[in-house]
Amino acid sequence: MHRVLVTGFDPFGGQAVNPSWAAVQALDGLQLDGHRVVAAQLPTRFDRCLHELDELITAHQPALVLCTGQAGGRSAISLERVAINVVDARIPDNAGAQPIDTPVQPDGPAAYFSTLPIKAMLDALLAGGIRAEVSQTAGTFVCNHVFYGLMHRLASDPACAGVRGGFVHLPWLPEQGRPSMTLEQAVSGLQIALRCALRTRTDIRRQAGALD
Ligand code: PCA
Repeated sequence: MHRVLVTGFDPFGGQAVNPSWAAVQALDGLQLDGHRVVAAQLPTRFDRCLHELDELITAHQPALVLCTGQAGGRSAISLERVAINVVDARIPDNAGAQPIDTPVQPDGPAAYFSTLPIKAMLDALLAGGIRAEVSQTAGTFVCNHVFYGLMHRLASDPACAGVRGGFVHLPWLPEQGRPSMTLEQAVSGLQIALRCALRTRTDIRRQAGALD
C-alpha cells in the first residue's frame, strides 16, 4: 500500500509536550484514501532533524510527506505556503545550537513553495469546523529548516519525482497556554487536511481566509 509520511517534533523551549507529535502519533497506521499513514518524531535539533527525515523518506518511499510543528501564539492550523533558505534561531534548539543568518542549503534556491493544495485544504478544514489559515511564513527556526530540507530533497532527488510535500503548524494544546486547540481538533484537522491533499492534485483559487 502507498504510504504517507507524517512527522511531528519533540518538545522544545522548556515545554513538556509538543502538539505536533501528540497529534501525528494518533494517525500512525491509519488508512486514508488507499494510503497507510506512517508517523514519526523528528528531534528539534538543527544537526539531526534533516538527516532523520531523509532516512524516513528513503525507508518508506512515501507518496506524500506532511511535516508538522508547534507554533505557539497561533490560534488556527497554519497551512504553510513557503519554506525559505535561511536559519535565524530566536532560541537555542534542543542541543543548545542557535545558528544565525545561515542558509539551510548553501547551494539551494531562496525558497520553495509547498506542493500541497493549501487552499483546498483550507476549504476542507473550515468546512469541517476546524480553525485554519494559510500562513506565509514557517519562521526561521527548526520547522522552516525541515520544511525547506524536505522540499529540497523532493525537488532534487530523482527517486522522489512526483512526491508531494508540505508543512503545517499547530497551535498550543490547552495545557500549554492560550491561544490553543484541543488535541482532538488537531488530530481531526490533520486527517481532513491529509485526505484533501491526497484527493486534490490541482489546488483551487480562493481567498486566504478570514484570519488573514
Ligand atoms: N516548532 C518549532 C520547531 C519545533 C516545533 O514544533 C518551529 O516552529 O520552528
